[in-house]
Amino acid sequence: MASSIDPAPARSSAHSEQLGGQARRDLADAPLLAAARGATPSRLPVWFMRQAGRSLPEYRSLRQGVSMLNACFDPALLTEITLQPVRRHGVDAAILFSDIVVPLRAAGVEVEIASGVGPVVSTPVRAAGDVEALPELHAEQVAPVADGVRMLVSELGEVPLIGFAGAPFTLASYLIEGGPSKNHERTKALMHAEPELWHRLMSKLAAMAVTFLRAQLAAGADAVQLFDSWAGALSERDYREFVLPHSTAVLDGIADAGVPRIHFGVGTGELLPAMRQAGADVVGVDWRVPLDEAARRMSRDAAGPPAVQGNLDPALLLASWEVLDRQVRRIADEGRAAAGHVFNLGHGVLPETDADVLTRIVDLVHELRP
Ligand code: 1CP
Repeated sequence: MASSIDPAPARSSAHSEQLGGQARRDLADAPLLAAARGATPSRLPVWFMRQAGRSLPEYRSLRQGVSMLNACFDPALLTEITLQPVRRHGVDAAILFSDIVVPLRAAGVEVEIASGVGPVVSTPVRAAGDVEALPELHAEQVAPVADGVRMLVSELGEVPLIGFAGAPFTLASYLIEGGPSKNHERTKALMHAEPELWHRLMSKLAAMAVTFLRAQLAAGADAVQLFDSWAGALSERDYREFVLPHSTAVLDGIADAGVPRIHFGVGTGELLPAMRQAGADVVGVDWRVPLDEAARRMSRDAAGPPAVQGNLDPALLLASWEVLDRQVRRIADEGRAAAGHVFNLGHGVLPETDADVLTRIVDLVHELRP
């Protein structure tokens, strides 16, 4: 079933740029897409968050002398980096090599990715004027990313490409804190002390995420993942009041593309039903809650139970093969309790991981019954 998407964001008439949407590839039988729909895939699909990155020597050599963000705006380079783990491991999906701060940078926000630290924002967003000054993202500002997506879908054959964006809360945390944060204290303080300002900021970030995702979808991405990595810092009550409406706006804003939407966070055991309600087809689960329990927590959803993804603790990639073999089989068993199962880690690959271990996991997952 080929479908196409109008690249103009649904939520704002101000975004009228046309990227020239192209017909999506017909990959209905790809294991990832079948599992995401709740159909039985031909094999258990597996990919790894942060598969394109520092665990690969070929990645480290390509990145020599190129800053992270420059790499993200170079279509040929981002294409090659995205393909590296697909070639090496035989995973069932490619994840676009980019970063959650790419749309901010594209729109003109001064943000860098500091080596060994992560995103750093030179002027944090903390007052009404800062929120007003936050620019809107226009699709042509992420044209190099869309060019990379077009190159990728022409090279990937039968392997689906997952596009992605950072969810409004996780982006808001980087903007308000000015960089990575353990406690998200300024973010939580602003949310509660100035709820109107908070919602204005979150609406702007949601619109940006929709524009970024629609640009990737118009260029041919086959699925998307919304990364709300730090949402687990919130209570369910705060998540529902301050975050859920905005993540829902992002996922609703791309619903017409008809592609699987994966919604991921860390430490979100208490938030799984709410994250499902935001509109996800597949809900990401970290290592704290087993997949059968995650499926149980979401089983009463009005839209029916979702597919699940995740659960292998990335720290265990450094353990012996005996340990990993047991964990992989356990997760495959527990995943069968869900409407669909995409094998993945509970969070991203750690840089010190031996890449050969990832290949061995892919081979084992592919031997197991879906
Ligand atoms: O120079 C480098 O290699 C820097 C390391 C790096 C890489 C490889 C960063 C900086 N970003 C990325 C790529 C990246 N970022 C991908 C690539 C695709 C893949 O998965 O293979 C993706 C999906 C992201 C998304 C991202 N960036 C998230 C969400 C996913 C997650 O891990 O939770 C987050 C939170 C970021 C921010 C970020 N960017 C980089 C770092 C080190 C961080 C985290 C910093 C922190 O702890 O707050």
